[in-house]
Amino acid sequence: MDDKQKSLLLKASSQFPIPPGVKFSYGTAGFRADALILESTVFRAGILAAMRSMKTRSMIGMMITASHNKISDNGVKIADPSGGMLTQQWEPFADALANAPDSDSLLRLITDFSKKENIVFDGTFRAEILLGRDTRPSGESLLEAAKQGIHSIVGSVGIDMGVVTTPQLHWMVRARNKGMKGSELDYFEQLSSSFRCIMDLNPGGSVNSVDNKLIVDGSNGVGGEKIESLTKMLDGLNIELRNSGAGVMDILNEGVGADFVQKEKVVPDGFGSNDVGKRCASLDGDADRLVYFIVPSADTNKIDIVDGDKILSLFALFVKEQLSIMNIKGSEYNSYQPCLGVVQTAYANGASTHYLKELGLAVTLTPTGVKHLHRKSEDYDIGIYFEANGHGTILFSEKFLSWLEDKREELASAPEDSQQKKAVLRLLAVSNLINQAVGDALSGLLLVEAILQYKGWSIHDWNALYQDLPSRQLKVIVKDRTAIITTNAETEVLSPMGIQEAINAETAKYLQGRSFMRPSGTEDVVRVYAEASTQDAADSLANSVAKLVDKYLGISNS
Ligand code: G16
Repeated sequence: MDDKQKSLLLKASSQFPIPPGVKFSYGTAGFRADALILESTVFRAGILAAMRSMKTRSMIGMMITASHNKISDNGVKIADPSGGMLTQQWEPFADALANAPDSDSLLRLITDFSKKENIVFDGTFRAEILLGRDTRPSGESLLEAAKQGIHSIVGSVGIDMGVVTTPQLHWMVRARNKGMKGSELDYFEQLSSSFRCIMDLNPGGSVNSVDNKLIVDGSNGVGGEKIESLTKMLDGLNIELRNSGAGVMDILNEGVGADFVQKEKVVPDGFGSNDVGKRCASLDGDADRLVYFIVPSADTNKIDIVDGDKILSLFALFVKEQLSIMNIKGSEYNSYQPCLGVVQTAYANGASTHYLKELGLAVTLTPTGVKHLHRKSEDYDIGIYFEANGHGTILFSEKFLSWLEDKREELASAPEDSQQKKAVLRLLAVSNLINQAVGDALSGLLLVEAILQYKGWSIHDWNALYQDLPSRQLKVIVKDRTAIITTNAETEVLSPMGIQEAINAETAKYLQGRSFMRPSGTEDVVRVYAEASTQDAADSLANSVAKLVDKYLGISNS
């Protein structure tokens, strides 16, 4: 590194001292904390993004968001050239960078890491970082800090995409690295045209087989604004938007949105007795999660949640059906058997895993965080992953896509009503619709809607695929959540010693009982999950485990 680069880094970093007494960690989905203490972290993440761009010789993404967290939090996620999450191999460097106590140690870290990774700071490569942010008020100044970090590496530029959803930013990075323009308009055009294509292939053609009205809770975040733009380009779907974030009292994620709805299982603000029985969906704060719900009766504020597990089941059923339409016995299609696999986490409702296995599918569990699920899904020709909280997508391998393209050509002259031809065209359209970079509430929503029309199903038919086991999630505040070590896709605790045996003993008291605890990677809490044969039993098991967490790790425990 030459002197010019060194002095640029030293000068810029001295403007962003780290707050005292805080330890930052590149958690489940990037750095996340109270926005007031994040400037230095975002500045340093800008340096990291520029270095990653130099290393990969590709465009990198940087999204300023704290997604489902409260409005006063913020965060930053880095997108790799594929549009997926930053490679986990760089996470330790990200942590070290964020926690370097001063400019000199920061410079030393950068020098050592760049030597190890053969990154040369000679300004000859133009590192490009695509920047986006959600609607949080702190986003603008943090984006400025990100730009300062990027510009402190000679030859690096930040390209500001403004307010976008997290999946849009990931999609744009992927598209641009594939040589496409990758603008927001391109994103909307790709989604709307592939949606139209799937709808046109439906048995009834463009005629809707079920009510096409959907009520969407925008979580008072960026998803609301974007879904309005998307809706203008769609026909065949009638979306009514609530919680758009446009009103002064509309507070991001507060009493609204996918995280609230899925965890609390109560009617979100803006919905009520007039919505009984209707098809409703909730996005989260940065529109990377999607869940559906039904208000079952005007007499209760409880909802029936149709969560990520049910979306996964619907998608798996649909894809499996298309594969079997193509795979007619004795035909040439038998020569290649694409491998379809599904990926879940420990939060997946036991009934969903049972259902998927009954369908004959390979089900794998990974730790929480799309970065884990996404990577595992890449092992399949078609990998479908979803977290119960609504974060997921369908990945198609290059091999499978080129096989589909060949089939499309072969079947070009087949009659329009050829079922094989339709199945091939459907799956190709799905691969264009569903975000290949990351879970995306908007593209997921369009696919759910298209499949419901294809099957002629109401939300009630869909919800009846299987019955969820009653479950409960709780948060426990502890002294130090980094003291927890888990194993086996977070289903067991290794440390603190003794707590797992105590959890096992509690769980054994309940019929169909299952329970686990894990440290959150996005909030300073421990999460507890329990399921059992009745809601009272699930609540009681969750409370018992929460008490154990408090006993072993709680604030009062010394
Ligand atoms: C992020 C991750 C998700 C994860 C969620 C909760 O979602 O992208 O994969 O499930 O955090 O993580 P934790 O339980 O560790 O707090 P989002 O939508 O907040 O970005």
